[in-house]
Amino acid sequence: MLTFHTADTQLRHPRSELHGGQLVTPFECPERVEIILARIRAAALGEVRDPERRGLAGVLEIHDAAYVEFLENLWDNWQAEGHGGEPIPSIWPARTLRGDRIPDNLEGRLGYYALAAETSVCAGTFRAALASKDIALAATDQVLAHGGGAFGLCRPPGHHAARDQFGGYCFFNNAAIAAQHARDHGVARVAILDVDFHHGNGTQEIFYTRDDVLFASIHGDPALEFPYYLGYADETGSGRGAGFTLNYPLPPGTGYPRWRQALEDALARIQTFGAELLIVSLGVDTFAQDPISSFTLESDDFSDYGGLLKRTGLPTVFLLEGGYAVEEIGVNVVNVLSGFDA
Ligand code: Q9C
Ligand code: ZN
Repeated sequence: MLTFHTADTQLRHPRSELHGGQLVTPFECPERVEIILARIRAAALGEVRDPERRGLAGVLEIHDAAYVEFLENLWDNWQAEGHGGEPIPSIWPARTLRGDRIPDNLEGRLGYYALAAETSVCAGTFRAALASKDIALAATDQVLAHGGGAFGLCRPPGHHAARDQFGGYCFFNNAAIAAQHARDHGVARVAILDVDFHHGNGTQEIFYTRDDVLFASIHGDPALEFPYYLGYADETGSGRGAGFTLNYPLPPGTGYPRWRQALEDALARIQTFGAELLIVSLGVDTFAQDPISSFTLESDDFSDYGGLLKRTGLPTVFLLEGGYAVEEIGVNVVNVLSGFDA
């Protein structure tokens, strides 16, 4: 299987993540990519190619133009205000405030365009997010042209990013951009299967009222796990999109047998839907040793579900999302891809 990647993703290297009341080194770190690339080479998975660079292409089909402009200028504007640290939101249009005004003040706009506070911004974040999006588009074009599977080694991840909000380490929704790109190139029905430990709230929001992109997510119960405010089983889509969102919230401690049942159910629904392309939001934070998650999958389980995905017979684009057990992230990601290729 081909992998798409560019070193520009490593321009994202913030120094702070708000965690447990302290600023810690971010879990979503550049080393994740290095370890995955090393494993791809050790396992001889296949060639690693640079994506074509496309500027903003694909972004404005999914994201709000003012949001994109805000992100593009955030670091420079923050520096101009003379702050010592990295931008971290500290106030939002929360439930008792107005959500229909966009303030002029930078801190006010930061909260408006953020959905969480753990995701700091650094100088290279915008360029890395564009590179990550280009990786997703290149992997999608590969699969559209040749079928089979391709891996987009994206970073930063994307599935928490909504139309006009960043958070959960995500800025542009790579899977949503890839799905829209496929729709614009004649694919009638696209399925996005989100196997990251966390609910893909951004992807769900983007496609919630649409019947041409089915979204299915298997994740930690949001009553107990980030992002807390979306991802419950009763969210099934609305309007034309009614029935085209599927959520499988699972309890802490969920192991592979139960997780696999949810996957088999989701894959059956994807087949019934008549998907012509499968996009997998591939987070491996379902791993037992993941430091911020609570499922108990083991490395061999990733190989097994790679094989299940292959059995759909669908052209499949894998896009990296989460996974924070850095030592084992390469083995776990490549196990899925090798399981698919086997
Ligand atoms: N303070 C992805 O997996 N919560 N994002 C952090 C530690 C945010 C995860 C909890 C988790 C975001 C792409
Ligand atoms: Zn995750």
